[in-house]
Amino acid sequence: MTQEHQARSRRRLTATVTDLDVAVQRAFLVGVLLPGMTSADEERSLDELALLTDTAGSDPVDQEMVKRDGIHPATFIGSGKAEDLAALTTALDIDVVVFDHPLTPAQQRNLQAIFHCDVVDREALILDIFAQHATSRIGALQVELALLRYNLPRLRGKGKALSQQGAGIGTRGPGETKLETDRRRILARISKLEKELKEKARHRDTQRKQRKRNGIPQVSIVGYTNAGKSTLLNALTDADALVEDRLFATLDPTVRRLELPDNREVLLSDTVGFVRRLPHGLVEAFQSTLAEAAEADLLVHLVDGTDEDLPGQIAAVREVLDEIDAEKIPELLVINKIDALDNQQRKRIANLYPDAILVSAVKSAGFGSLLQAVSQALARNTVTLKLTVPYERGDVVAAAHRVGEVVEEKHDDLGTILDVRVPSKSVGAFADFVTP
Ligand SMILES: Nc1nc2c(ncn2[C@@H]2O[C@H](COP(=O)(O)OP(=O)(O)OP(=O)(O)O)[C@@H](O)[C@H]2O)c(=O)[nH]1
Ligand SMILES: [Mg+2]
Repeated sequence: MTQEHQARSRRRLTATVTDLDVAVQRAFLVGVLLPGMTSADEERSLDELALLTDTAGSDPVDQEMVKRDGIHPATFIGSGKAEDLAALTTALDIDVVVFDHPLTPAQQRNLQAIFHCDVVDREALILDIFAQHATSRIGALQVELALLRYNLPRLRGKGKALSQQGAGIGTRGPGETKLETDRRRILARISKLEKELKEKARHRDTQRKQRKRNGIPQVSIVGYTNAGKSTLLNALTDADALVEDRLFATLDPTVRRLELPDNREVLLSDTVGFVRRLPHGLVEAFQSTLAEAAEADLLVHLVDGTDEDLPGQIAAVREVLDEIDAEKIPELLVINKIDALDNQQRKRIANLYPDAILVSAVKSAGFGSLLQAVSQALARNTVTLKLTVPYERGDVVAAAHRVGEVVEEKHDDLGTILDVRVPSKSVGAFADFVTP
């Protein structure tokens, strides 16, 4: 029994002990191997789906990888195969079948009719986890929006259940009317949420611009869910970001000041974690949260070194970075959890990623190299300025020390003369004092 399985059965046990009335939902997972996909990738993705199912509070009882030559438009896997599986899920007393691939609303409905139980896809599962974890107002709004957008095209099935009436050609009646009202209500709610989120995003934008004007470089920790991003932020800055051994513990970014070895200050933030096939709808709904990463000067891409598939984990994160237009931001690859690796594993990783920095966030190991690499990476975008600052502008001298590295400081009758290396983007802040 692996540690993970032990933890899982422990949790299952707790659930039965503390919550006798609520039986844990039994889930059956379906992966589909289509031409052009590698079976190793799909197996890993399916294992991850099991973890996600567990995080959502259901029990992944069993799983099957189905090999197909193409997608069946009505049932994704073909009705014959679906019926075979349905016999199995009935025997296993399954409450919900989870597909690793996105299902259209029609496929979902048709499969539900065959399985006689709930059928969901990866996106619905992740949305469910997000819904359980959203604590802040903005997080809750983002999740609600994503849920409504996901559910809107699926309303027909739900409406049918509500009105107990067939919803198809020739069946228009009270059910459809109710459906129309539901649809309109949901659309109205969606546009209200979009408006409120836009408002909040504007507020955050203003805050971010303010920080930018102050010229303080922004460093954002990004990475796979559970890689240790919040642990690293806490260890480096005394923040109290929530750390948990579960997926998607963080939905809201935390931002903290951090002083680098060269005495320069940066703002360090962590953010929502990524997974393979993070649904596009969620990325869109979480734009406001992800903006923290999209506008950083430097990304610390944190990788869980204990993951057996490091390249897959890294690729999944880069895919999301692409989607939020952050692919051009300089990235520092940092491998975490090296305390849990033996020497041989560490060597293998160091060979595979020679430029990566190896750290342990829980043991605060490797932080010296990490901070130095952050300084160096930021210094690559710096320029050296000669400034003459009148004595009454002590604030400017202080700002030069805070955002830049003061190489030389002299005093004459005009004021303080500084040679300072500053990030290129904060040159503007000192423009009035540059010595021609
Ligand atoms: N062994 C070991 N475990 C670590 C290390 N860093 C973090 N962890 C553990 O990994 C788990 C996840 O840590 P978090 O900091 O919550 O990870 P995260 O990347 O913020 O995760 P999400 O917010 O869920 O995306 C926790 O159980 C941590 O204790 C490390 O350096 N070594
Ligand atoms: Mg976190």
